[in-house]
Amino acid sequence: MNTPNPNIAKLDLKNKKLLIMGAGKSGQAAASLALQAGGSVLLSDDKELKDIQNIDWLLNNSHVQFCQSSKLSTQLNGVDFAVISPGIPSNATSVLNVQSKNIPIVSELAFGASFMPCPYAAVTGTNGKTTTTMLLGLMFSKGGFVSHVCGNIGFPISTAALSANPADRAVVEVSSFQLEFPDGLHPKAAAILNISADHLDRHGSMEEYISLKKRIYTNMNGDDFLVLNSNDKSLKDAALDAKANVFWFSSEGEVPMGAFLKDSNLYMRDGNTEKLLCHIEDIQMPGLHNLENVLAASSLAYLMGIPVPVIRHSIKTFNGAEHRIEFVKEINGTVYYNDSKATNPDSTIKAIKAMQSPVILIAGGFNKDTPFDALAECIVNSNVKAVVLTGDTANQIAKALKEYNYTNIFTTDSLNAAVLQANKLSKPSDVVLFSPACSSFDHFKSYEERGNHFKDIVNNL
Ligand code: UMA
Repeated sequence: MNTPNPNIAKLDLKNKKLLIMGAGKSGQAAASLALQAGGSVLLSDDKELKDIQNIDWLLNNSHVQFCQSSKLSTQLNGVDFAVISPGIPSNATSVLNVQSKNIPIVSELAFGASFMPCPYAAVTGTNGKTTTTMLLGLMFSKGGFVSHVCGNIGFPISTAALSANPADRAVVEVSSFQLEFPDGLHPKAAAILNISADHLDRHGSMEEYISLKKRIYTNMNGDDFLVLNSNDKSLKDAALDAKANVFWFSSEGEVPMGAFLKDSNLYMRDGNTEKLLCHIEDIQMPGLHNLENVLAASSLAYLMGIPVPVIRHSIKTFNGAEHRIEFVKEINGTVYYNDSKATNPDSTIKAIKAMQSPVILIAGGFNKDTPFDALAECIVNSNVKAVVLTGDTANQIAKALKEYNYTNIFTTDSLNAAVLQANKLSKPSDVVLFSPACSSFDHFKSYEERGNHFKDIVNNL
């Protein structure tokens, strides 16, 4: 489905006309980069111009035109290549129109990366991307580099590339959406953290989702490093497939080459050398999944030249990302955690497993066609004393739970009502965990908005 690599990295954009598809964060950042590289921009979006916010600064530039996607097919003459925003799926009518005119398409991620002047690491996987990306960014800065943390994390790489210098280091969080048109993406080191069911509404099948994730290493070679989770079966064949040098990480035992947990210590093994990274108690974030994120970030940092003492110091000082099992408040002995970034069932399973006390779980959100059986099985087999559901998937999660004979379920019609219900059910020493297992788009603009709303409600209890 993808068009050939336009090799844009090597081209000056003077006299080039770029179609930038999507006028959100990524599209605006790519347009800005294109203009600074001397190109002209045709910006398209499904929305009408009047419905797009904060766009005037771009449209005031005489080298920028806007076209609504529905009228795009008549406007494509003279377009050299297209830069696509991650939210636009590869089977969208506008994409098919562009491809029918043989116009190459590249993702905003690959476009921005082709301008990145410094070495960069890339982090993908279903869960743990943001935590790993942030921790690696900290390791770079503690190692004395100017560190650029960008990508799916909320700050487009096209913007980061504008301010980066060759001596800096960058780390980019990469989603499966951003790997649909990856030509030109070439990280110095990359990690695939884990793969579990997510975004199946967009990608159609698990096979397609897995193969998209593996595109992260397509352009990497023998001078580069690929870091893989040795406990994830779907990543085993990536080691044979990739041209990059493979390092493993494991929370379950030793690996021949890479980072692992042994006797409550984390180690880095590289050939005949084995170095102590840190003690398990040095990690400030709860849960085995966070230990794996630490192993992955440490591996990437090590492979990009950060000394082990700097890695250790960064691990000791990193408290985790906002909206990921984030402590909010203790009320009458009950601790409230915001885990709004848990946008799929596996992420919620990991949060439940990280809890030491009885849990009242608040879950539910936007429907992405992900099955909830594994979540229901985890709830039945763990210390979850009640489940409070809200959002579009409330009935689906309730159905999955009932199939596992779990009945302590409360369905509510808003997040506010869900928090009040959880508060009513809670006893001292309980935990109220807001970990939706779903995206936020049923009632919120983003997981950040949803998490902030949750925190406001809790802080006003
Ligand atoms: N649009 C269309 N046609 C479509 C879809 C969207 O024209 O078919 C237009 C919308 O009308 C809107 C614009 O595209 O004007 C929005 O573009 P976008 O959806 O690509 O969103 P951006 O604002 O560019 O934000 C994107 C990522 N969004 C998505 O992947 C959906 C952000 O990830 C990312 O932080 C940002 O780029 C910076 O790199 C968010 C996300 O939800 C956090 N990611 C998913 C996840 O983490 O699960 C993958």
